[in-house]
Amino acid sequence: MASDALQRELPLRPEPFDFHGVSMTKYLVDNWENVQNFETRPDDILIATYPKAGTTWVSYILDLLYFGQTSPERQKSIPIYDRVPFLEFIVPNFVSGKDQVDNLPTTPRLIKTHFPVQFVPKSFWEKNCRVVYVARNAKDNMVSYFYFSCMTLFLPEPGDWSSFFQKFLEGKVSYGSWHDHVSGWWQKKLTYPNLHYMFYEDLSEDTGREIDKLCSFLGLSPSAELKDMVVNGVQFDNMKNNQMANYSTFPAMDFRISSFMRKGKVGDWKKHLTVANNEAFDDDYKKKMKDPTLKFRTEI
Ligand code: PPS
Repeated sequence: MASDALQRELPLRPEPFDFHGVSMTKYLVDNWENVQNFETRPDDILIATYPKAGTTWVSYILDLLYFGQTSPERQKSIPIYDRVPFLEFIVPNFVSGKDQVDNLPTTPRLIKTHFPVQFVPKSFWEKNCRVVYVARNAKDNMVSYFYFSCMTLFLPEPGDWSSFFQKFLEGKVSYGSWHDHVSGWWQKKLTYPNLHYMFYEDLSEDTGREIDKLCSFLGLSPSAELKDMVVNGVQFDNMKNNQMANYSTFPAMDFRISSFMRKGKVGDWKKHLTVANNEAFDDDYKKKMKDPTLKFRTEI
C-alpha cells in the first residue's frame, strides 16, 4: 500500500509525453543518458517486455534457475524487484534501476526493461548479451495494464476503462504502442540470434516445456529436482502467496484497488472488453499488425 508520506512527497501520477516518438514519463527517461551509456557484461541477461506481459513470471523463472539452489537465503529475503532491477526506473528517494544493476553481486546479472527495442542501450548488442523477450496477447495485456495503472501511483492516471482502452489503442500509455513494441522486438530476432522470443500464452499452456526451451537458449541443463522446484515455484498461486514475488512489499502500489498477481489467466479479457470494444480492437489490430509470422493467441 502506498504510504501517505510517499504520496505527499512525490509527484505521483506523472503525465505521459512524447519521447523520441514513444509515450513515456519522467520516471522512465529522467536517467536517459546514464542508461544509454550503461556498460553491460557479456553474461548479462536482459528480460524485456511490454508492461504486464509476464516480466515477473519469467524473471522469477530465471532467478530460480540460476540461484534457486545456490542461494536459499536470497529466496527468503530479497524481493524479485531487487533481484532483477528495472534498468530505466528513476524515482526520487529510490535507488535508480541503473545503480541497482551496477551494485548487483550476482553472475549473471538479470536485468529488466520495458523499453521498445530502439531504446535498448547499445552495449547490450555490442557485447552480444542474451535477451529474453516476453509477449502477451494485446487484449489480456491491456486489461492487466488497466488494473495495474489503477493501483500504481508511479503510472499516469488511467481514467475509466473506456478512456484507458482508447489510450491503449492510440499508444498513449507509458511505453507507447503495444503493436509497435511486440513487432519491433519480433523484427530484431531476424538480425540478433541471441534473442529468445516467448509468449505468455505458451508459458501458461505448458510451463515445463517453455522452461526447457528457455534452458536450451541459455545453455542450462538443470537437474530434474531443480526443474521441478522451478515449475512448482512459479505456479501462479505460489507466486501470488510468495511475498518475495508478489510485490506486496513495494511502495506506491495500492493493494486495496487490485493485486499485482491479479488473475494470471489467458482470456480474462472476455470479462472486460465490451462487444463494441472487441470490434474496435479487431479492426484496429488488422490495420496495425501486418506480419503474418507474428501470431498471438487470445485463448488457449
Ligand atoms: S510488470 O509490472 O510490467 O513487471 O508486470 P508483469 O510481471 O509483466 O505482468 C504481470 C501480469 O503477469 C501475471 N503473472 C502470472 N501469470 C501466470 N502465472 C504466473 N506465475 C504469473 N506471474 C505473474 C500477473 O498476474 C499479471 O497479469 P494479470 O492478468 O493482471 O493477472
